[in-house]
Amino acid sequence: MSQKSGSALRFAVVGAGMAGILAAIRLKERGEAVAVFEKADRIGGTWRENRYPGLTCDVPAHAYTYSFEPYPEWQSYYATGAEIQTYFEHVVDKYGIRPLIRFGAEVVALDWDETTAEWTLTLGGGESQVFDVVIAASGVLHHPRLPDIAGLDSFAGPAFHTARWDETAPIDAAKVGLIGCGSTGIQIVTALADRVDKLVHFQRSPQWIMPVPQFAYSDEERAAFRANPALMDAIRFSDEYIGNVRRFTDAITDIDGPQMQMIEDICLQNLENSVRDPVLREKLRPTYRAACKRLIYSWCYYDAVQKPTVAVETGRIAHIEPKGVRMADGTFHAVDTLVLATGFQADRFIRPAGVTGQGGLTLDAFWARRPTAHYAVTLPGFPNFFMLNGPTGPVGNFSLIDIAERQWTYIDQLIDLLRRGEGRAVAPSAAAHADYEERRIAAAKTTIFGSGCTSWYLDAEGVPASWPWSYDAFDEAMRQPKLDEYVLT
Ligand code: NA7
Repeated sequence: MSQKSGSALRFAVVGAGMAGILAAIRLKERGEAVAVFEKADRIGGTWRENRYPGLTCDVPAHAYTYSFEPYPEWQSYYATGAEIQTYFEHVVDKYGIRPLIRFGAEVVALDWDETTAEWTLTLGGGESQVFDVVIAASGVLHHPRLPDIAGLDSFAGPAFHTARWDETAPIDAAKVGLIGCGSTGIQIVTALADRVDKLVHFQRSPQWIMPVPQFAYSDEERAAFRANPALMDAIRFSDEYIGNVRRFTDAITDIDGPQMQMIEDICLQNLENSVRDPVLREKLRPTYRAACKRLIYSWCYYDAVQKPTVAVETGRIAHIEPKGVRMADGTFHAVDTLVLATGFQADRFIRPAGVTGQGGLTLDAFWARRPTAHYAVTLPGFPNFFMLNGPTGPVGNFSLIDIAERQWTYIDQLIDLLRRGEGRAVAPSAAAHADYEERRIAAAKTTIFGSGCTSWYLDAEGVPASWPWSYDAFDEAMRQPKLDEYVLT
């Protein structure tokens, strides 16, 4: 296991989701010795974990693909979760990654040895292996957050988080309670409205809905994509997608500017024009600014929510009882099944694995105040440890595959220093990182995410945890690491 390769470096990749697959492909291409550790029994990360009805990626399918592996087979402009899982399975086989992955292998500890400049990786069963470089690709949203609602355990029927979908739970012609209206809850409404007898959607904070087009690709179009991959690039780099990404990041960083005004106007018009009943319209009207929470892209939510099977409940939940949900005003909603679309603990990243860097510094200690990483990829005190989609990276309505690919460009240049033998360990200096964080936090507070709503984008102190500058600034930062910010030992 993990024999020294041509470059003499041994790589461990933690996680076989989108980012881990990318790292494995890139390292394999270079002939590196790479081992991927995946705690589950399948690849796919978030697309493996989430199987709820209505699951759709809110990034156009042809943009949510690796740049080096366009996919003519997408069925429609926005792809379902099941299709995306199929795409990743295809990529893993095509690039010969599967034999590199060890399934059922949960990494529980990573310990840096200063004298040998090696990471010792320990698995749940106690086995350990030694590596030179660790790529942490363990995802962002993979620890479900259950609501702290009294009586939840007393519910007599099935009650489950959306990332733990219970296929056996009564849904068809049943009474279903759905708590939470982030992207997940909204998508579930669109999928269940025609199946249930009654769906009560508990919305603590209604959402702004951005109308987007959805359409199927015909067999002829797929044949054309196969014959001419440039047609797929044309979609990926179209103004409809990449232009929107630019306008969106301009909007979130210039919250009183014209782009944000346009987003607010479109969302507001969508509400006014789509929801006929004035009482329901007011229930669905958010009290915070558009895009403060992750903006929800939907072509069918307002249709679904107006169906007679759907009821929107915006009152305060008092507690759960064995047969349903009791509101603070005494109203009772009897339900057979309770779906918890209450989001994820977005501050966990590679934890609960215990990561210990230089001088016994633990990741928990380093992140005591907030999770952070230098330009979202490296950490002072944790040499040769690289994160894909780590803390402070861009979050928003764009492709995390694209983000990860750009991050890899940056990471690979740092690894090159090790490949060339310029040092055995590389990490950002504490001073450079402190300067980055200070600038980042100051800017983050002025983004739309910090404009006065709650969301998974905020850290424990209410500071947006994201990249606070433009998409182009991120692209620029990822082209080349500033080596004077790094310490080589
Ligand atoms: P989100 O976006 O974090 O949404 C969670 C929802 O659950 C949100 O509406 C919350 O209301 C609601 N919530 C959480 N706790 C409670 C309690 N205790 N009572 C009532 N309502 C509650 O998670 P999603 O899974 O929808 O989406 C996560 C990301 O996945 C998404 O942004 C995409 O990037 C993919 P709140 O707004 O806090 O009032």
